[in-house]
Amino acid sequence: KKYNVAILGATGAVGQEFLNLIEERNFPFAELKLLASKRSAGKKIDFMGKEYIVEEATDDSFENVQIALFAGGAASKTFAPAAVKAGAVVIDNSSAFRMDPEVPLIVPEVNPECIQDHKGIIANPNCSTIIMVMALKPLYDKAKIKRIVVSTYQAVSGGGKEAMAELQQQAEDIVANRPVKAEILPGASLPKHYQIAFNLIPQIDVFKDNLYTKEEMKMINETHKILQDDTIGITATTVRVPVFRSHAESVNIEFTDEVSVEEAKKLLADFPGVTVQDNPDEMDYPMPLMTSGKNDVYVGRIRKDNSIEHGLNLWVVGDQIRKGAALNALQIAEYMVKNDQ
Ligand code: 11C
Repeated sequence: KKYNVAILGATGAVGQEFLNLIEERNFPFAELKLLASKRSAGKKIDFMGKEYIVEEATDDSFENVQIALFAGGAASKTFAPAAVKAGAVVIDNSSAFRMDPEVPLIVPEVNPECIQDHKGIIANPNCSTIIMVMALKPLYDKAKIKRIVVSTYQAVSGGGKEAMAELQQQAEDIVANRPVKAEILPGASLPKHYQIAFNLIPQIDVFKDNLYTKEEMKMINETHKILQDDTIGITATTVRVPVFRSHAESVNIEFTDEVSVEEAKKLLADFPGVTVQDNPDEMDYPMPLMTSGKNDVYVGRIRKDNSIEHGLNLWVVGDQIRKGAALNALQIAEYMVKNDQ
């Protein structure tokens, strides 16, 4: 069986990765519609030997579409109702619907059983949340988690193509001794912008009243929803680093019971979608340069937190555009296709 697929946001970083993955994973599509804002409409994209013309998304774009992959952004909220009304299942990478109790928030290796509860929309979690819960789930199944302290080192790809181009341009300008411009990060619509090249920015998204950023609160709230456990104490600090496309996270976990380093390594290695890369003797650990373009989430530096009774430290790295966005969404579609949902 083949499915008519639409990609909303086809010209952005996540949209392009949807196309790479549909080809790479041989996703069974019949018709493919590439949709974007008016600004990108008319653009030609060669895909699997055929030329596609990007169409401007409208409420009428979803007729005969069975699976709508939404790359994210404000367009999701605008077009999801029309897509659902037309009979499509929307797999949405924006934050618009994630915390809606009617909308399943899915990482297919972690909570696939929740997919069947959908009412037309399935939400793809935030990239840093996906990457963290992939490492938490196999350990959580062994011992309950009391508390998590996470600090992130997030690639500029999370800010889209424009943020990636900004890092490239700034690096070139600095090397050439030219004046440096900052117009995108930490967020294009924010009132101030800071240089990311040779710098760190401890702000991803806007600040909330509680002094956390929205990105930090996403990591907390979405992790609770995906693991279906609001009792876990979670605190997060999210930081933008001058890396192109893999997010890295230092994750400190306090368990209710003992999980040894050896047990953790085995549980993580046996979990689908996770690769353990942890050989300190050989200076072997995951790094963003090596995990970019890869599908798995990589875990290394696994060691005991000796300051508490049952604690572990992990270093978790995953490609933000792949597992953090497009791959996770396409895996949701694959699961539905396989299970006829
Ligand atoms: C970042 N995590 O790295 C963000 C990008 O809620 O899907 C994705 C935002 C989201 O900037």
